[in-house]
Amino acid sequence: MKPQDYIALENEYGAHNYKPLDVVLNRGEGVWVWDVDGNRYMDCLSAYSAVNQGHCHPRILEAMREQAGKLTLTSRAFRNDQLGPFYNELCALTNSHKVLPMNSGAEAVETAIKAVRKWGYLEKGVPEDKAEIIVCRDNFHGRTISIISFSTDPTSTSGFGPFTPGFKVVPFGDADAFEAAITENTVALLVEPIQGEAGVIIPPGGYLRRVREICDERGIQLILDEIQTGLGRTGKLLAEEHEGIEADITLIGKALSGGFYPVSAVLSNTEVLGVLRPGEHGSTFGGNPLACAVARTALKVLVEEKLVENAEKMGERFMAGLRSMENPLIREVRGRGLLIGVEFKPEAGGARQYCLKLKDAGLLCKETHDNIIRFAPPLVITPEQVDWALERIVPILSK
Ligand code: IF1
Repeated sequence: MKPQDYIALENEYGAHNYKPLDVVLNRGEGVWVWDVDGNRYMDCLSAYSAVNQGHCHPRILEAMREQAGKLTLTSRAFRNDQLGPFYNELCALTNSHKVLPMNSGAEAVETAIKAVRKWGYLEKGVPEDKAEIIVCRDNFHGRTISIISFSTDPTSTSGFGPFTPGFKVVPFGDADAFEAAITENTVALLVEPIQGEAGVIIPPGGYLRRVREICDERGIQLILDEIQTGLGRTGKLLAEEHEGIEADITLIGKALSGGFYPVSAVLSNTEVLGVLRPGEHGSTFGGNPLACAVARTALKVLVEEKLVENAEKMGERFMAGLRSMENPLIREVRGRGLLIGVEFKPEAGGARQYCLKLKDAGLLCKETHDNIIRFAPPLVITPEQVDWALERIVPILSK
């Protein structure tokens, strides 16, 4: 079959809830992916930071193969030999006290919402059904009804009502606005340390430190959604480290499995996850032995191959190259580690045109919100590969 044959099948039988580039991939290795015609591309999206370890990492593949031949799923009605070691290794790595494993990022977000509400009722004395969670404008935390209930993006919300109550929206990066929105029923602030989908929006220095202080002063749980920014993407294991703070609850997913399997987790202090009792929450696949075995190796690869440090170094190299461009239509180059955004002025005519040209030059990336291109290659990228990318990006984005 030719690419257009695959595309025709997708168009004929698939819901049109995406508008992908017309590139039909069938192989991935490291930073590279190949299409069905054998053309090679550098993946500068990393499946939205799910393949930080690079495509089809051999060690994670081996772990998956071995576990898949032994035991894949038991349900949590029984125990398995991967869950405890996974909990132990994950808590040690992230300095956490408790873990609740789920599958998708959205499920981790929903889990945190349920747990922190319950904590509010049982521990903080908030009246039943009155818990309030503060979120930030331009947030992206997933696609479920409760999560889009606090989205400010009409594309994510229109036509999907009625929505879940109990959320307040404040501007991102404004600690005073957050403090002003607090009531005696506020149980948590849910926020991304850097807003990925909004266009790699980095908050003012000190913002996360200040909201951490306010949460401590007012007895509010700080939930950091690190599903996209976590696990090395920003040049730190968790993006919160850029501000030297620790969340009360940290959400991770995506690269937790290196892109092999849906694995997410809620990392928490004992106070919040400790309120959950048997039978109150779970999922069929949550914490299954295959997921745990894959995640354990994905984390080992992250640490042993020093991918966090590499993300910091290669991010500096990548951004320096992008900042060398002198195109008056570029408004800003910003980022942390290998989470990088190039924002164009509206008069440039939108970012997608550049993504299409970059695809023809052998580099896959994605625009977000019309005028921003996100560059987020796998963290295994080498200096030579960064230079290879810049040799293609700079000429195309410079005019
Ligand atoms: C799509 C966006 C990114 C996330 C953060 C939770 C989740 C995500 C910070 C939910 C997921 C994915 C979803 C995917 C595309 C991608 C995305 F464009 F949608 F917004 F990365 F920016 N928190 N982000 O980034 O995790 O349930 O997807 O496992 O919906 O097309 P999930």
